[in-house]
Amino acid sequence: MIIVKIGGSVFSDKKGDPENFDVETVRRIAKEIAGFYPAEDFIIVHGGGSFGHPEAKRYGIREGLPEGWENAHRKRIGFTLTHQAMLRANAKFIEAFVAENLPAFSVSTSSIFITENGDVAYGDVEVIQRLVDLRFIPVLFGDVSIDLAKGIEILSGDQIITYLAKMLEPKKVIFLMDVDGIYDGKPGEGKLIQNLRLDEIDGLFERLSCIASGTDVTGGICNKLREAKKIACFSEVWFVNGKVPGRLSGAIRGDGFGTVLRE
Ligand code: IP8
Repeated sequence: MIIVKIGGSVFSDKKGDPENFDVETVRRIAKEIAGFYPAEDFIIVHGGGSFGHPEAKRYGIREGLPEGWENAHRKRIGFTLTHQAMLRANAKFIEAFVAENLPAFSVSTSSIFITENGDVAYGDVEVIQRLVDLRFIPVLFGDVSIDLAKGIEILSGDQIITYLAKMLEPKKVIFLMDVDGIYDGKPGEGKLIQNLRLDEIDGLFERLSCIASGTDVTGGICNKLREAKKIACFSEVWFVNGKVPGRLSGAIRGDGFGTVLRE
Protein backbone atom coordinates (compact mmCIF):
# COMPACT_ATOMS: atom_id res chain seq x y z
CA MET A 1 0.00 0.00 0.00
CA ILE A 2 1.19 3.50 -0.87
CA ILE A 3 -0.30 6.67 0.62
CA VAL A 4 0.01 9.81 -1.51
CA LYS A 5 -0.55 13.29 -0.11
CA ILE A 6 -1.33 15.83 -2.83
CA GLY A 7 -0.40 19.17 -1.28
CA GLY A 8 -2.63 22.18 -1.78
CA SER A 9 0.12 24.03 -3.67
CA VAL A 10 0.28 21.20 -6.23
CA PHE A 11 -3.36 21.33 -7.32
CA SER A 12 -4.05 25.02 -6.71
CA ASP A 13 -2.45 28.41 -6.36
CA LYS A 14 -2.96 29.29 -2.70
CA LYS A 15 -2.35 32.96 -3.46
CA GLY A 16 -4.64 32.94 -6.49
CA ASP A 17 -8.42 33.20 -6.89
CA PRO A 18 -10.58 31.26 -4.44
CA GLU A 19 -11.16 27.66 -5.50
CA ASN A 20 -8.76 27.58 -8.44
CA PHE A 21 -7.96 24.00 -9.46
CA ASP A 22 -5.16 22.78 -11.74
CA VAL A 23 -7.05 20.01 -13.48
CA GLU A 24 -4.19 19.17 -15.90
CA THR A 25 -1.77 18.49 -13.05
CA VAL A 26 -4.30 16.33 -11.19
CA ARG A 27 -5.14 14.38 -14.37
CA ARG A 28 -1.42 13.77 -14.94
CA ILE A 29 -0.95 12.62 -11.32
CA ALA A 30 -3.91 10.25 -11.77
CA LYS A 31 -2.36 8.97 -14.99
CA GLU A 32 0.93 8.22 -13.18
CA ILE A 33 -0.96 6.34 -10.47
CA ALA A 34 -2.89 4.44 -13.15
CA GLY A 35 0.49 3.13 -14.36
CA PHE A 36 0.87 1.19 -11.08
CA TYR A 37 -2.74 0.35 -10.23
CA PRO A 38 -4.03 -2.36 -9.56
CA ALA A 39 -0.64 -4.02 -8.90
CA GLU A 40 -0.26 -1.47 -6.10
CA ASP A 41 -2.90 -0.27 -3.60
CA PHE A 42 -3.25 3.47 -3.08
CA ILE A 43 -4.83 5.86 -0.61
CA ILE A 44 -4.95 9.53 -1.59
CA VAL A 45 -5.15 12.46 0.81
CA HIS A 46 -5.32 15.99 -0.59
CA GLY A 47 -4.81 19.29 1.15
CA GLY A 48 -6.96 22.39 1.36
CA GLY A 49 -5.22 24.70 -1.12
CA SER A 50 -7.33 27.61 -2.31
CA PHE A 51 -10.49 25.78 -1.19
CA GLY A 52 -10.36 25.10 2.58
CA HIS A 53 -7.67 27.49 3.79
CA PRO A 54 -9.27 30.87 2.92
CA GLU A 55 -12.57 29.85 4.57
CA ALA A 56 -10.82 28.37 7.62
CA LYS A 57 -8.90 31.62 8.02
CA ARG A 58 -11.90 33.89 7.43
CA TYR A 59 -13.88 32.18 10.17
CA GLY A 60 -10.96 31.49 12.54
CA ILE A 61 -11.85 27.82 12.77
CA ARG A 62 -8.58 26.93 14.54
CA GLU A 63 -9.57 29.17 17.46
CA GLY A 64 -12.28 26.65 18.33
CA LEU A 65 -15.90 27.24 19.28
CA PRO A 66 -16.29 30.29 21.55
CA GLU A 67 -18.75 30.95 24.39
CA GLY A 68 -21.77 33.06 23.54
CA TRP A 69 -24.40 32.29 20.96
CA GLU A 70 -23.61 34.97 18.35
CA ASN A 71 -19.88 34.26 18.03
CA ALA A 72 -20.35 30.51 18.17
CA HIS A 73 -23.09 30.67 15.56
CA ARG A 74 -20.85 32.51 13.10
CA LYS A 75 -18.17 29.84 13.64
CA ARG A 76 -20.66 27.03 13.08
CA ILE A 77 -21.58 28.59 9.74
CA GLY A 78 -17.87 28.93 8.91
CA PHE A 79 -17.28 25.29 9.90
CA THR A 80 -19.97 24.20 7.46
CA LEU A 81 -18.73 26.48 4.67
CA THR A 82 -15.12 25.31 5.08
CA HIS A 83 -16.24 21.69 4.82
CA GLN A 84 -18.35 22.45 1.73
CA ALA A 85 -15.35 24.12 0.08
CA MET A 86 -13.35 20.93 0.74
CA LEU A 87 -16.13 18.77 -0.68
CA ARG A 88 -15.98 20.84 -3.89
CA ALA A 89 -12.21 20.28 -4.14
CA ASN A 90 -12.69 16.57 -3.42
CA ALA A 91 -15.35 16.24 -6.13
CA LYS A 92 -12.88 17.64 -8.66
CA PHE A 93 -10.29 15.04 -7.61
CA ILE A 94 -12.75 12.19 -7.94
CA GLU A 95 -13.78 13.44 -11.39
CA ALA A 96 -10.15 13.64 -12.58
CA PHE A 97 -9.29 10.16 -11.24
CA VAL A 98 -12.40 8.54 -12.68
CA ALA A 99 -11.58 10.19 -16.03
CA GLU A 100 -8.34 8.16 -15.88
CA ASN A 101 -10.40 5.03 -15.17
CA LEU A 102 -9.40 4.83 -11.49
CA PRO A 103 -12.08 3.84 -8.93
CA ALA A 104 -11.41 6.79 -6.62
CA PHE A 105 -13.91 6.93 -3.78
CA SER A 106 -14.54 9.99 -1.64
CA VAL A 107 -14.21 9.51 2.15
CA SER A 108 -15.26 12.52 4.17
CA THR A 109 -12.57 13.04 6.79
CA SER A 110 -14.73 14.88 9.33
CA SER A 111 -17.16 11.93 9.40
CA ILE A 112 -14.54 9.40 10.51
CA PHE A 113 -12.00 11.38 12.56
CA ILE A 114 -12.24 13.29 15.85
CA THR A 115 -9.31 15.45 16.95
CA GLU A 116 -7.88 16.82 20.17
CA ASN A 117 -6.11 20.13 19.54
CA GLY A 118 -5.72 19.20 15.88
CA ASP A 119 -4.22 15.74 16.38
CA VAL A 120 -6.31 12.66 15.66
CA ALA A 121 -7.88 11.39 18.90
CA TYR A 122 -10.15 8.88 17.20
CA GLY A 123 -10.25 7.54 13.67
CA ASP A 124 -12.31 4.83 12.08
CA VAL A 125 -10.07 3.27 9.45
CA GLU A 126 -12.26 0.20 8.89
CA VAL A 127 -14.08 1.76 5.92
CA ILE A 128 -10.78 2.82 4.38
CA GLN A 129 -9.18 -0.61 4.85
CA ARG A 130 -12.21 -2.35 3.37
CA LEU A 131 -12.33 0.01 0.40
CA VAL A 132 -8.68 -0.81 -0.28
CA ASP A 133 -9.37 -4.55 0.11
CA LEU A 134 -12.10 -4.14 -2.52
CA ARG A 135 -9.55 -2.39 -4.81
CA PHE A 136 -11.00 1.09 -4.51
CA ILE A 137 -8.76 4.13 -4.10
CA PRO A 138 -10.05 6.06 -1.07
CA VAL A 139 -9.61 9.82 -1.43
CA LEU A 140 -9.55 11.71 1.88
CA PHE A 141 -8.79 15.39 2.45
CA GLY A 142 -7.72 17.94 5.03
CA ASP A 143 -10.98 19.03 6.59
CA VAL A 144 -12.71 20.59 9.57
CA SER A 145 -13.05 18.33 12.61
CA ILE A 146 -14.99 17.92 15.81
CA ASP A 147 -12.35 18.54 18.49
CA LEU A 148 -12.44 17.19 22.04
CA ALA A 149 -10.58 20.20 23.47
CA LYS A 150 -11.76 23.13 21.33
CA GLY A 151 -15.12 22.04 19.97
CA ILE A 152 -14.06 22.57 16.36
CA GLU A 153 -10.67 22.45 14.63
CA ILE A 154 -8.93 21.89 11.32
CA LEU A 155 -7.50 18.44 10.65
CA SER A 156 -4.62 18.75 8.23
CA GLY A 157 -4.07 16.12 5.56
CA ASP A 158 -0.58 15.67 7.00
CA GLN A 159 -1.98 14.65 10.42
CA ILE A 160 -4.40 12.24 8.71
CA ILE A 161 -1.48 10.59 6.94
CA THR A 162 0.40 10.05 10.21
CA TYR A 163 -2.61 8.30 11.69
CA LEU A 164 -3.21 6.19 8.56
CA ALA A 165 0.48 5.22 8.46
CA LYS A 166 0.36 4.12 12.09
CA MET A 167 -2.81 2.06 11.60
CA LEU A 168 -2.28 0.66 8.11
CA GLU A 169 1.54 0.45 7.87
CA PRO A 170 1.92 1.30 4.17
CA LYS A 171 5.25 0.50 2.56
CA LYS A 172 5.61 4.11 1.43
CA VAL A 173 4.17 7.58 2.03
CA ILE A 174 4.72 10.14 -0.72
CA PHE A 175 4.23 13.88 -0.19
CA LEU A 176 3.69 15.76 -3.45
CA MET A 177 4.76 19.39 -3.17
CA ASP A 178 5.47 22.33 -5.50
CA VAL A 179 9.23 22.17 -4.81
CA ASP A 180 11.72 19.35 -5.45
CA GLY A 181 11.86 18.06 -1.87
CA ILE A 182 13.27 19.16 1.48
CA TYR A 183 15.95 21.85 1.42
CA ASP A 184 18.47 22.68 4.13
CA GLY A 185 17.33 26.31 3.89
CA LYS A 186 14.62 28.20 2.06
CA PRO A 187 13.67 26.54 -1.27
CA GLY A 188 15.76 28.16 -3.98
CA GLU A 189 18.41 29.26 -1.46
CA GLY A 190 19.26 26.08 0.44
CA LYS A 191 20.50 22.77 -0.97
CA LEU A 192 18.12 19.90 -1.74
CA ILE A 193 18.61 17.03 0.73
CA GLN A 194 18.18 13.82 -1.25
CA ASN A 195 18.71 11.44 1.64
CA LEU A 196 17.40 12.59 4.99
CA ARG A 197 17.91 10.70 8.21
CA LEU A 198 15.44 10.80 11.06
CA ASP A 199 18.03 12.21 13.49
CA GLU A 200 18.68 15.16 11.15
CA ILE A 201 15.15 16.55 11.31
CA ASP A 202 15.43 18.45 14.60
CA GLY A 203 18.39 20.42 13.27
CA LEU A 204 16.41 21.24 10.15
CA PHE A 205 13.56 22.86 12.11
CA GLU A 206 16.04 25.46 13.33
CA ARG A 207 17.46 26.14 9.88
CA LEU A 208 14.11 26.45 8.11
CA SER A 209 11.96 29.49 8.54
CA CYS A 210 8.82 27.78 9.79
CA ILE A 211 6.43 30.32 8.35
CA ALA A 212 3.90 29.10 5.83
CA SER A 213 3.24 31.11 2.71
CA GLY A 214 -0.13 32.41 1.55
CA THR A 215 -3.24 31.52 3.52
CA ASP A 216 -2.09 28.16 4.89
CA VAL A 217 -3.62 27.67 8.35
CA THR A 218 -1.90 24.37 9.14
CA GLY A 219 1.79 25.17 8.98
CA GLY A 220 3.29 24.25 5.58
CA ILE A 221 6.62 22.46 5.41
CA CYS A 222 7.36 22.41 9.14
CA ASN A 223 4.12 20.64 9.94
CA LYS A 224 4.92 18.19 7.14
CA LEU A 225 8.36 17.51 8.62
CA ARG A 226 7.00 17.09 12.14
CA GLU A 227 4.51 14.52 10.84
CA ALA A 228 7.10 12.86 8.59
CA LYS A 229 9.27 12.31 11.65
CA LYS A 230 6.45 10.26 13.20
CA ILE A 231 5.59 8.47 9.93
CA ALA A 232 9.20 7.39 9.39
CA CYS A 233 8.83 4.95 12.31
CA PHE A 234 6.31 3.00 10.22
CA SER A 235 7.19 3.60 6.61
CA GLU A 236 9.57 5.13 4.09
CA VAL A 237 8.68 8.79 3.38
CA TRP A 238 9.25 10.58 0.06
CA PHE A 239 8.94 14.28 -0.74
CA VAL A 240 8.78 14.97 -4.47
CA ASN A 241 7.68 17.70 -6.83
CA GLY A 242 4.12 16.93 -7.90
CA LYS A 243 4.25 19.60 -10.60
CA VAL A 244 6.98 17.79 -12.54
CA PRO A 245 5.84 14.84 -14.67
CA GLY A 246 7.43 11.52 -13.70
CA ARG A 247 8.55 12.45 -10.19
CA LEU A 248 5.63 10.63 -8.54
CA SER A 249 6.28 7.53 -10.66
CA GLY A 250 9.95 7.66 -9.63
CA ALA A 251 9.00 7.77 -5.95
CA ILE A 252 6.58 4.87 -6.41
CA ARG A 253 9.29 2.81 -8.14
CA GLY A 254 11.82 3.92 -5.52
CA ASP A 255 14.40 5.45 -7.87
CA GLY A 256 12.90 8.95 -8.03
CA PHE A 257 14.30 12.44 -7.66
CA GLY A 258 13.41 14.22 -4.42
CA THR A 259 13.99 13.63 -0.72
CA VAL A 260 13.69 10.24 0.88
CA LEU A 261 13.47 9.96 4.65
CA ARG A 262 14.46 6.70 6.23
CA GLU A 263 14.72 5.74 9.87
O1 IP8 B 1 -3.83 21.63 3.47
C1 IP8 B 1 -6.20 21.76 5.57
O2 IP8 B 1 -5.53 20.63 5.06
P1 IP8 B 1 -3.99 20.71 4.65
C2 IP8 B 1 -7.69 21.68 5.32
O3 IP8 B 1 -3.62 19.29 4.34
C3 IP8 B 1 -8.46 22.92 5.56
O4 IP8 B 1 -3.23 21.21 5.84
C4 IP8 B 1 -9.90 22.78 5.66
C5 IP8 B 1 -7.93 24.11 5.68
